Amino acid sequence: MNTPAARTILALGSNLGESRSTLSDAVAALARHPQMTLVDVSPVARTRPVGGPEQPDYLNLVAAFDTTLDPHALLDHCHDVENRHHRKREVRWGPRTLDVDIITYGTERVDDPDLTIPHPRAAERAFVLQPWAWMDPGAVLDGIPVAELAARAADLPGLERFEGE
Ligand code: A4P
Ligand code: MG
Repeated sequence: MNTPAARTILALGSNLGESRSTLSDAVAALARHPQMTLVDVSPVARTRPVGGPEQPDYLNLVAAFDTTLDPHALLDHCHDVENRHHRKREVRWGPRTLDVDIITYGTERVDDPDLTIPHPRAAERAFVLQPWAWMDPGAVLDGIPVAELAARAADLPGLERFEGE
């Protein structure tokens, strides 16, 4: 029997190198897996860094996929794509060429040492919520409209739509 596909929301961020093309390449690389189907991609936001050392602004987007990968296999795939973009893990919340986080996976909850879904910090981060609300104005996270969460997020001031292509 085929595993039914789950709808997953992934959040991508970059603030080193050619961030705009890194994000597009990463979405394409995520979609290239035979068990991943790209459903939608948000506009890109330019965002102020949240946490970590002083560092450049980020570009952030979210993308929706249907996948038959289980959550841990999906995390491995996200890490593969990060590593192909020369991601180095040096400083927590430090600057990075590419970060790929799993925000939601269907309505599943995962609470493992290496994987928490929904992403534990997503509900308070405009750099995830605002692009998600642009992509899908009806989106909800744990029963709360994503647009409402975005409006309340401390990092909303300073977030703007990135128009450069
Ligand atoms: N992990 C657990 N749950 C998840 C999940 N749902 N999705 C584990 C992805 N990974 C998950 O992540 C550390 C470990 O988290 C992974 O190995 C995985 O097993 P990491 O990517 O190596 O490190 P990190 O990203 O520096 O840490 P963390 O805690 O994931 O950071 P966040 O919360 O993702 O924040 N500001 C702006 N404006 N834009 C950004 O994109 N990103 C961060 C990173 C901080 N500030 C930012 C941005
Ligand atoms: Mg991460």
